[in-house]
Amino acid sequence: MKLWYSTTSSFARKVVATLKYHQLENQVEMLRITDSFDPNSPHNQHNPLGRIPALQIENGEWLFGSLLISQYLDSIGLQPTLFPMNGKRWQVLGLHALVEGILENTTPMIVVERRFRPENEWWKARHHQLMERNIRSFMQLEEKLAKFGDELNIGTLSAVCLIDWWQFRPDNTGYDLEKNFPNLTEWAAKMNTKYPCLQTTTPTV
Ligand SMILES: N[C@@H](CCC(=O)N[C@@H](CS)C(=O)NCC(=O)O)C(=O)O
Repeated sequence: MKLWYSTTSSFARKVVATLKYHQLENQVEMLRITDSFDPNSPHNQHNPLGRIPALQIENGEWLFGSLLISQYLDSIGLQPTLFPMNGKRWQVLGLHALVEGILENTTPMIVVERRFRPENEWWKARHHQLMERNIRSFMQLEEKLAKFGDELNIGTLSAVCLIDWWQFRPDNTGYDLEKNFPNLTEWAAKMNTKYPCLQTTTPTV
């Protein structure tokens, strides 16, 4: 298998952490890119959507989307599943959906404009609207996480990726998560200490 990924993307970290959790590293050739937004970045040749992560599986097919890729890796891994089939399934997937929603509210508009456009061209009213939604979502995230403690599943794993990314790229959001939601950042720090698949994948440039 082959994986297009970066060490800065929260979506890619979800997949790499799943891979490490299931100890599948020796089955995957890791193809690192440094700028997912660059139209000339090599991952574009395999993913028409132009995004990372993208995983090529054994039959040659490429899978896109971090949830789908994580699900695939989880299905071939030998460790206990990150996608429980018991009564917790919908809580876990609901948590994942909230995390994903915050990232989708943030990356395509706020991050892209803050990184690549001069400030006088930002659509500030839209940034404000999206950040207001994110803040409400962070409140709900705190409530949802309280039910999981330090358990590892695809929801909590994704939440750690989100929270760490937010602290890693403060300029991309303009919002201090640690100051406003210290419970979230403290919880993520504990999760990183407890789980090697998280500890070894914290974002770096
Ligand atoms: N829903 C996708 C989102 C992936 C995504 O947006 N990745 C970003 C990097 S964080 C990307 O590749 N962006 C490139 C672009 O938008 O040009 C997933 O879950 O994998």
